[in-house]
Amino acid sequence: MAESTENEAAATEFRAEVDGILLHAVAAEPITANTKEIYKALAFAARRQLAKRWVNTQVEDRKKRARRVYYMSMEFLIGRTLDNALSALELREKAAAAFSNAGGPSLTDIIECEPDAGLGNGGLGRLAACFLDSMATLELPSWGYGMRYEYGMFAQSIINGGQVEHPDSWLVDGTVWEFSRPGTMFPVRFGGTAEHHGEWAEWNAAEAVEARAFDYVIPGHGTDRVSTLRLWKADAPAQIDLNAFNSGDYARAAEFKNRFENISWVLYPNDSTPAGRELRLRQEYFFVSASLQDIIFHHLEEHKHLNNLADQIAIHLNDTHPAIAVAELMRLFCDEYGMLWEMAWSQCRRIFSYTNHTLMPEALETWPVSLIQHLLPRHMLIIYRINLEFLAEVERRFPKDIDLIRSVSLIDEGDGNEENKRVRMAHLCIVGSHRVNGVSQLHSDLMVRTIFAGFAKLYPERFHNKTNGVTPRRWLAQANPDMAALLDERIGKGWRLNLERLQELRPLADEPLFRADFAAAKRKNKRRLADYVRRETGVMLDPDSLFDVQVKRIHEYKRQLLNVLHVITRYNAILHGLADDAAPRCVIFAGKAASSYYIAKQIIRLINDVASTINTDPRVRDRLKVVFIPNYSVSIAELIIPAADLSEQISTAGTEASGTGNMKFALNGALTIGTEDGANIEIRDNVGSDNIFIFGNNAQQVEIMRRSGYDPRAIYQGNPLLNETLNKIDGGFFSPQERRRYHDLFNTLVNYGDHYLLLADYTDYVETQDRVDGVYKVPAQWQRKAILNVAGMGIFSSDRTIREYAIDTWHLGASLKKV
Ligand code: 26Q
Repeated sequence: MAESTENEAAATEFRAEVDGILLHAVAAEPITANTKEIYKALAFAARRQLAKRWVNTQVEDRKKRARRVYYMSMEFLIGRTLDNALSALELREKAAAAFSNAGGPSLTDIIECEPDAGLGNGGLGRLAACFLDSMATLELPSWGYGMRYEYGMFAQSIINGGQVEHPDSWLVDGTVWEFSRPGTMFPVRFGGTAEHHGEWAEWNAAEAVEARAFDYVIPGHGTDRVSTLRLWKADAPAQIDLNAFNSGDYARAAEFKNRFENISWVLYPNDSTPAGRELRLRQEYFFVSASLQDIIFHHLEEHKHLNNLADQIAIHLNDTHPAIAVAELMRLFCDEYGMLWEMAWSQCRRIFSYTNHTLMPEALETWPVSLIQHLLPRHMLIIYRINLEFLAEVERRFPKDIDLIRSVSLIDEGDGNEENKRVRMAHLCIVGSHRVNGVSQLHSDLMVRTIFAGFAKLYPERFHNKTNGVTPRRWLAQANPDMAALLDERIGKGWRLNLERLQELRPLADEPLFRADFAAAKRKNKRRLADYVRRETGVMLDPDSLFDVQVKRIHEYKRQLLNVLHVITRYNAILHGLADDAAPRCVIFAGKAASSYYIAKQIIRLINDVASTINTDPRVRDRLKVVFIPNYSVSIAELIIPAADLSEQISTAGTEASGTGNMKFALNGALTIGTEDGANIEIRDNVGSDNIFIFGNNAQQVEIMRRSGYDPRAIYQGNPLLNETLNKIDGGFFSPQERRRYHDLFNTLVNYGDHYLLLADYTDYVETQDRVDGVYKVPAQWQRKAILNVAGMGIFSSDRTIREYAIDTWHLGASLKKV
């Protein structure tokens, strides 16, 4: 048979399989089924094969008694699953062919039916999802552990220019992708009292809640192996629940259920500014305790005792959110399994490793001693003992170094008042781990020079760098199919599993034909985004203009406001007739603000007010457009990023630990305008300084400026362009109905010290943006640089990151797939 007829036959057979599922599992008639029903049937077809892969992987690992790694994270920002599952199962082409009849929905239509699993805030949660993909692809025996939130990251709409939040009830219609494990349940206890009896302590808890497991199969690419993401849901203890119910007291039964089940209801929509609420601590302990009980249960099945646990498992802590695991594992070892403290402690330190994701002091997680005492009294005793022994060691090695002791203690004594004492969760992680890492070279260096300097003095060998990465399957192959096809044609398909192969593009950057194909793929992505933006916001974007994009959480340190200052400056130049040689631009924003973050919400509102002013000013026409795309999410990122020409990575140097959006953009052929911050520095080193626009003060200069007193007001008064721009904001030019609307925003910059140094970087930023125009106006030059960006991004694959973790941190080098 010729290849094409063979493919057609396969597609027809596959369609018949899906139609069968429609009939038998979805209860829908194949001819009249709607797109959602077809989505469900297609997803079921993939699910069946994933289930088989899951079972095979578990059997293999059990037989080998494999050493395993467990990645603990409060967040997994998975996004959609169908497209990725079809690719991993090598069903994608067949499925596309099976749904190519005129009249019926296309595979793309079907894929777009799926709601995102938005179980995370931003970078940290998405990193965890990329890591799961790489761990499965590299064939590591690996599990993710987290929370099955009933409501994920809130949905955002923009009303009168401002952010409005709506609950994200992603589970209302159920999800095809989870496997409920009714047999896997563990009690998690809270409150009560704890007392020492010599070595051993007794905890009389006040209440218990049940943790129930739900598994999500994470397929590897180019392998039949899979990983498991196990998420916990809180259930009220069945027995007591039933008693209230039986006595007819439904109100009490419901209240009782809520008291327990609220633990897994909702993701805390904060990033980088921890909310010190009791429910959050309950969440952290809940999923950590269930996960550790599960890990121990499986280990005992295979090994019958716990003395070799540290030889058999590694547990990674994704930031401090699961930090209480250190105390909980000690409790399980000592109280539940009668292990001696010294043996337990030495295993603990061999088992745990910890990644820090932020340097900003206000973002470091601490909990009041009184709250831990109240909720987890036994754990407070354990933390005190760990601290006592740790500080004794410090005293032995550095006698009378009071400053050192104070700086590394697990307890922040505050003003000395008992009720102001707090537990520093990062310190608990460092003391309880054998490895600590930052997420970019700069961040790791600053970490040991600033927030953890005391620990670096004590344990210099413990600190390392693991620069973040992103999965090329989702962020290039799936999000950018046209570019992926072009790469396949010119350098083969190997880049999916070995991203360094992108280097082979380098010589093609000088080939006019390749440049034209590359530009055509980019233009198609821009057209696709422009269509979406028109449908969602009514704003018309011209795909031939420069797409200048900043999408990420809205935060002062990320400086979306600096971007706005440039936009207004450019607008002023147009009005003054001084922008005749500027390239037409569309400035695109998206991102969510934490619901309680007033300044961040004001920034969103300002972007929208500036957008409506500029987009309706007839003097501007197509030279400048501004748009805020609502409800940024993983799936919207997959649409926006491939369409970008310019990637805005403009955080104050020293504040963005790494960034991963920066990598996704460059991988998709955008040029970066950015500061010397986080991974931007390593991106520059890999794509070449000529192919990136770096501006502004570096981390060292920022440090000096902040220390020696910096005067933003003087800059405001001395710079006419900036002066005009800020006066327009403050004077109500963009909010004529409410002239003082942005006075607070103005004040943070001009009168309250401009903590993130926007005004210090303003002039260099605006001048650098003018250089961007100059390059964009010479398409061959721009395309060449864009291609060289893609070619240099090989090292930013999360496969590389995970390989480094496996070898250096988890002692799992021997399990890695051989290449
Ligand atoms: C903590 C306690 C209570 C409530 C919320 C939180 C909380 C939640 C999320 C604190 C921080 C976060 C998220 C942090 C985050 O996303 N950090 C980003 O991590 C990325 C992956 O390493 C980096 O690339 C980014 O630079 C970093 O900002």
